[in-house]
Amino acid sequence: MVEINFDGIVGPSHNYAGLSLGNIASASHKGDPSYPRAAALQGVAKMRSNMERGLAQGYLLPLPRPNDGLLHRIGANADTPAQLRAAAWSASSMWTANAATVSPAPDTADGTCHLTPANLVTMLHRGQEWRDTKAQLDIAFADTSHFTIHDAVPPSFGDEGAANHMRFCEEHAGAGVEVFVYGRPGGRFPARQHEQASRAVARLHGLDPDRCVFIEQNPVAIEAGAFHNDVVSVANERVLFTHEEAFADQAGAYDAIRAAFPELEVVEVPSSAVSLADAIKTYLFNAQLLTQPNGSMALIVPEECRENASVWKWCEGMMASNGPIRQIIPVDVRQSMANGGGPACLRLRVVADPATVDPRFLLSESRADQLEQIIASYWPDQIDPSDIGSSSLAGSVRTARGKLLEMLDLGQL
Ligand code: SUG
Repeated sequence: MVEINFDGIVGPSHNYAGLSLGNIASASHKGDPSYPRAAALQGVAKMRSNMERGLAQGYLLPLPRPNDGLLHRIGANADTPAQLRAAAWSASSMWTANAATVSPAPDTADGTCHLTPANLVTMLHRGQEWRDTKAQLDIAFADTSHFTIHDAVPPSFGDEGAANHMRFCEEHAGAGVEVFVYGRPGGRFPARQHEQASRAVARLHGLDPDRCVFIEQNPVAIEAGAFHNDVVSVANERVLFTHEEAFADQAGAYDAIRAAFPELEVVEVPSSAVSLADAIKTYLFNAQLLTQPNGSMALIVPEECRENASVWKWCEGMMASNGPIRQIIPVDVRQSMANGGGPACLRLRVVADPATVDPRFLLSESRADQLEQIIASYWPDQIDPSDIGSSSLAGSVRTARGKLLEMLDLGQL
């Protein structure tokens, strides 16, 4: 069993409609032209470079857009505000950290890997995702001797999936301690993860209550734009890489994790070195913290980190030190970043034997070539906000996705 990262292929309707309240990048890029082809190629390049490091890599596919069913259910007509109609065009399923919460087999009572798609109920454009996401999970992880797939937990308990979940372990294939981070409602921005959703997922997955920890996210971080915990913390094996202001009670959070997982090693970035605002602007923590085949840990960060003096200074200091994170590798995912999605948002981690996963969802060199060819041929070069709603764009978006499904022999989706 290894960790497989399933990245979301950026959909052909990728656009900037400013749909996510509390997501500063999404709000500040509202109305900008988007470049779906470049966005999707950036995503494939990230997957390819992780694969070339010897890491197992998979992907999930864009969902059907525009979603006529959603437009119908909101009674959309010519007078309906553009922002509401734009929800049906969102390519937001690219951020597969929000696709599901995953508990690997060593953690669960029945010894299968459990996946619960996230209901994403807080945002209209995201709440339309989970049934179509589940349809993909049902195919990719169809082998019921290894995987159990649940329905999303019911509203009104908002669930945002793996973006608010961390797993600590000595090695991925061993038993883990799972940490769920929730937000307390009542602030300026929505707290998207409800504590009761996290607790429901832990119960559904058959986790040992002694190996689960529930932690409150710092309301100050949510207020500053950390709409998911993975904007301010990331975990891998025994390491927690986190900002000093990530949790409501920082010391209490470390104590609670340590009580369940004494081997915990915390790499904390103090606010005096990197402010919360810079952490959120650069997405330093929305990084992939990966154990490479030689056993050393690498942090895959957005290029934006290298362009920020205080963030990069801290990164250089860390690399020069003797800490557990040995390497920092910047990647260009700027099209996704402009909507508030960094390298970690773009992937769902699943610990499994790749041989038990449907190969149509696994990346290889030749598959990466094929993806690039389809994207280069069919993804729109540019979408302007005024294009949203046009029937010619709808046609191009549907054709593009159809060509991808055809190439992958996944026409049933
Ligand atoms: O849900 N952006 C996504 C970004 C999700 C990032 N995921 C993680 N942190 N794991 C969101 O806010 C923007 C859509 C728009 O504005 O058009 C958007 O949905």
